[in-house]
Amino acid sequence: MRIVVPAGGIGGARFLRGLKAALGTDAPAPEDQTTGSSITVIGNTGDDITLFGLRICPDLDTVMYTLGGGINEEQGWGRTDESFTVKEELAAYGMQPTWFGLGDRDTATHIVRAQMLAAGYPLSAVTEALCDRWRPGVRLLPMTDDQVETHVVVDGGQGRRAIHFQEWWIRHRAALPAEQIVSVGAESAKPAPGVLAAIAEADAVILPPSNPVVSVGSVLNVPGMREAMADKTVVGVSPIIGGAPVRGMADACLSAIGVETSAGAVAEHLGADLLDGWLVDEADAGTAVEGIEVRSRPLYMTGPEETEAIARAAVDLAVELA
Ligand code: GDP
Ligand code: FO1
Ligand code: CA
Repeated sequence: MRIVVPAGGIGGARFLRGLKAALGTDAPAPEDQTTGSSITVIGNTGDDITLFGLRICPDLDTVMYTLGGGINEEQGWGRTDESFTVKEELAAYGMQPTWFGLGDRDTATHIVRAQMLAAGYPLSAVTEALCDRWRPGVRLLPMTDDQVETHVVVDGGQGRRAIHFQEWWIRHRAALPAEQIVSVGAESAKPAPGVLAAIAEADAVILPPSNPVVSVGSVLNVPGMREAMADKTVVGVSPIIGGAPVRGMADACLSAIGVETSAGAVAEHLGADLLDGWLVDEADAGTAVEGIEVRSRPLYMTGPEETEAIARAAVDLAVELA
């Protein structure tokens, strides 16, 4: 089977580990696999930010490190065995911002990326080069080579202003009420090379339990993306269980766009034109959305077996609805 997965960071990456196990594609690189199945990940780049002259791509890196064995497992982002000497030295120079956890090992990745971008390589080529080291076992494509950044309009005492998503998410823990979430640059962005072809050739598109607004939503905001996916069998895994996110602050993102934090409301927001099937947790059994086949099963990714079973259920539902 050929599966396409538009993914954010932590939730997306953990689901992808289960999907690789379910499809038997857990070899280090796509070319090492003998199962005939393949996974193409369309990574969210809306979280990307330039700090200290370095382009940082949290979701691409989280997928790459998680599938390549370099992730800090407890934290879910950043490198294992990390130190923060560079961050401390930058702070000693009075460099801003100080709220971003720039790790030393992680910084090497950003330096490689900055150097290649400065030499004129597009982000897709940079990502491929980084994956030569990490061999995540999936084809990891950025959603676009163009710069698209999620900004959040807040009104926090100093008047109404737009701040970068990372500042809102990390510095303010999404606690500053968001009036609007904007994908700056999305209108003129093009899907990265290979993205539309991968979707066209796919047997199914599976939406992992990623943030529906700033991860999956930002991938879908790239012109042409949503239409291309809607032509396929699309099955999603709800990131919302029992009316709350499993981790992170997706509820703050949903409120900002006027969508209730519930498994059903998220499916309705993604839309019946896009979604064919939707997996919800047992806690949300009874959820019904017009035009979408909703099934309930345990959806907590508590360990490798549980995660693989969730991925298998998503694949099975896609096969059934194809
Ligand atoms: P981020 O980029 O780090 O925010 O990660 P994602 O965009 O991939 O989104 C994480 C989303 O996954 C959050 O909204 C969580 O609620 C959801 N999530 C995390 N763990 C689980 C889990 O075990 N089960 C389900 N169903 N959702 C989860
Ligand atoms: N998340 C934090 O909560 N604090 C940090 O300091 C932080 C730094 C960071 C550095 C590199 C990276 O790839 C991810 C990082 N994240 C950090 C995670 C990231 O901000 C978010 O989880 C996602 O972008 C939200 O989707
Ligand atoms: Ca993200």
